Amino acid sequence: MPNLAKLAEVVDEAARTATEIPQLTIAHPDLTVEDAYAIQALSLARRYARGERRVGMKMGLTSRAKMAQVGVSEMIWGRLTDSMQVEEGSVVDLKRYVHPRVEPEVAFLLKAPLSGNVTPAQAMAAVGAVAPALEIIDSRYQDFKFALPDVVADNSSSSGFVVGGWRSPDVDVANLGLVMELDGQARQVGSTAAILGDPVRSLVAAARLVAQWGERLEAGWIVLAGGATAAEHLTPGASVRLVMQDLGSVSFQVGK
Ligand code: 0L1
Ligand code: MG
Repeated sequence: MPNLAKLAEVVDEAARTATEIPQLTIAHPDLTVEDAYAIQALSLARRYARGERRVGMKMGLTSRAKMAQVGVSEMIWGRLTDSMQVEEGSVVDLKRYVHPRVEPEVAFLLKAPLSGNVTPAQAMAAVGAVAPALEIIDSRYQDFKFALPDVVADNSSSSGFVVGGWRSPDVDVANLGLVMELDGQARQVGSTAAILGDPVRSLVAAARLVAQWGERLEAGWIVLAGGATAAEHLTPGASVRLVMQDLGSVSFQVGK
């Protein structure tokens, strides 16, 4: 039986110091997905002990484009803390990351708790606002390669996120066109429909998945629904902007 607390320390230190590590499943081929979620929880406990605060949850691999890009075909989730949030329009320091990528997402801001089996209508009744968002993902594993238990243990590659202006939840997010630009050039074009056919389904799944771990999504939390397209590498000095139909835009700058 692997020492889960020790592995939590390994992934947490890798994230804290932006250092590449080998996949955990090389030394521990029997690591299960359940072990991996336990490692994730233990590694986040270390962050909370350092003063970070939980602010939400991210859903991962909720689109075919993302699954194909990383060769994993199951939805996963991770925990978001305040230290991962990047102010819209600000400059991010690449030294904080190992090999960061960016992807376009939809963010939900909850006004009421949500947990367990809920319908899309019940999920939306708990949503206070929606926004376009950019997620900065950063696998700590060498060459951005991993098996399912590796990525789950590594907090599902959570490392940063930028949220645009909040809009009324009356905006139907099911099928919004989007363009993600790097330095003013369209690099990914798609639709929010790529996220499980409708990002609200991702919120429904989020409520179900956290309940399996005895948690609930809390009022005030942000839920990222998952990447709508493949992710793009972040390069020094790049300007990143997402423009989403009916929701406006969100942007940030990469430091040189
Ligand atoms: O959709 C996601 O946010 C995926 C996270 C895990 C896989 C990756 O790092 O691309
Ligand atoms: Mg994502």
